[in-house]
Amino acid sequence: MTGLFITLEGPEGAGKSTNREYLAERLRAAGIEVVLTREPGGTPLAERIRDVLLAPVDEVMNPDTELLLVFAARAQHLAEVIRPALARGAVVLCDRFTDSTYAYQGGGRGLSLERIAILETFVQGDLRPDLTLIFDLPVEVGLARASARGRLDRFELEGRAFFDAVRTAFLERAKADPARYVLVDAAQPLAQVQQSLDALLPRLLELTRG
Ligand code: T5A
Repeated sequence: MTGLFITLEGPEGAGKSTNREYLAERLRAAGIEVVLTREPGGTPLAERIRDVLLAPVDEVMNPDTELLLVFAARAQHLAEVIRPALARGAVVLCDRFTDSTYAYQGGGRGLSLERIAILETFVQGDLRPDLTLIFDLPVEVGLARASARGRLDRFELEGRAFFDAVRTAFLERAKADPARYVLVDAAQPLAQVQQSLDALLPRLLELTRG
């Protein structure tokens, strides 16, 4: 029995966490086991790596250090949470995954996509999400939503060019593989975003039936 691996991606403040909860409720109402998780993080050890990644510090983090920390957390998360859940047939709804690495470390930091792909295969083998929802919205709208929450993390302190590159990278990935990616217009009011998720539900339910 293999489950279904769904990832929610997009820039800061796009509504990934909010809509992850919404989708989980809808799937659970259909009697499906859903595991909600997030990256970086998802296990106690991976959450400690998340703290290191997100905390603003005086020492500039080398981009390779950042990349390796992201994949170190992912290796732990895959071993402890994602693979066991998929093995028992659950739907895993994960807030961010390797598309964020391509967008932030690749697009934002300018690291080589080929090197990211090598680490992706090293850590994940052939495991890739079955479906990825990309919540897309203008950079300024997402940052305004994220800032309204208060203190900014190390990524949220980056400049406009960084976030433009992140958004572009997400959109390019979605365009390159329309079978795996669904683009959601996250700038709409929440009720409308959730209507578009409702429209996706039949497809999700179909996928869970294999
Ligand atoms: N990272 C992560 C990497 O660099 N590489 C990687 O490989 C990975 C996995 C993680 C950071 O790590 C980086 C990327 C990130 O910078 P995070 O906290 O997990 O940080 O991610 P954020 O995107 O910063 O999380 P946010 O909470 O800001 O964004 P969400 O989850 O997209 O948004 P959400 O649901 O919390 O909503 C934000 C606010 O907007 C409101 C919500 O109520 C909330 O107040 N909202 C809306 N308001 C109006 N209209 C809508 N449609 C709304 N939807 C939500």
